[in-house]
Amino acid sequence: MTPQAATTSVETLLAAEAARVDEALERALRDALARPATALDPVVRYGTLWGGKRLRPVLCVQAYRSLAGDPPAPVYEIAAALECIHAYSLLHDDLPWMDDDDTRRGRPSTHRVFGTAQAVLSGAALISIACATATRGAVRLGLGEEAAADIVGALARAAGAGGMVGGQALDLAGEGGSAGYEALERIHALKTGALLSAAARMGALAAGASAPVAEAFAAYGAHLGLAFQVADDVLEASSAAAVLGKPVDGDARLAKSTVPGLLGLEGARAVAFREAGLARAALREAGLADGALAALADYAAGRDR
Ligand code: GRG
Repeated sequence: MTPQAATTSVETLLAAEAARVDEALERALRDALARPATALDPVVRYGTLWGGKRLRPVLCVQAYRSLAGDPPAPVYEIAAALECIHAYSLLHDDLPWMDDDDTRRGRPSTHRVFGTAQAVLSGAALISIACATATRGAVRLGLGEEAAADIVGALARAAGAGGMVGGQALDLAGEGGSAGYEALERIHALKTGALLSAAARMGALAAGASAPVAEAFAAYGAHLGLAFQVADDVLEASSAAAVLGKPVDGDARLAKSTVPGLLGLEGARAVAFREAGLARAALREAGLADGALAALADYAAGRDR
């Protein structure tokens, strides 16, 4: 398959799954938001439902599908929980005391529309919505208490201080500094890779995977996560805000060390594709190769938005 054809089929997969993920997201928000509605409702909805590729939920449902066939509704609840954590991270990442970005997904970022206090509260609300939704989905799958705890635990660990939030803390500490490649790889693995890895692991666990199989999916997701973040840095260094729907001057403005800054654009692209290859290999070597998951890894490395 040509790279163009691979991108098109991944974009078709993302678009096809987005509708089912968004249905589950809508339901999760409807169940969780207070009745009668509060001022938080439009803020949470604005920051969550509009735009975005839905890559994390799609990885989760595709991991499930590769092991157990068409995913039932509770798998989409688990997938929606991943998107809630991701949406909260974007809401908070855009705040003035984080990356201070005015646009996201082609629109003014949430705090620019609703103010910083509402954006902070909405992000916090999304964490508990994610926990409730993942727990409900995991229990509804009927796999038993231990598997349900593994699924929710994977999400909580990936989102927290040993994952995404820890990576963000390292990233902020490094602003204006000169992190070398290994330090950057660690930041990316935690800040971005942990949640993508959890997405693949959670999909596998939802399908009843054994610990070694879940581990192979987690390794796949971790390599895909590195590919994805290095591609993000390449896009920030080489694309336009109008294409990405978010500012492209953040890394330079915050004087962040980046993989393209260290290795050049071509060197960074090579790292992204090497990681995509390692992602595919993690599944292949465990006898778990799947065409759509392989294409998603290549898409993560070579994407244009
Ligand atoms: C707790 C106050 C507080 C802040 C934490 C957790 C956090 C802030 C920031 C996480 C950092 C972060 C946003 C990492 C993800 C990096 C990344 C490449 C995001 C873009 O993901 P896409 O391209 O976005 O999948 P779409 O819009 O397509 O969903």
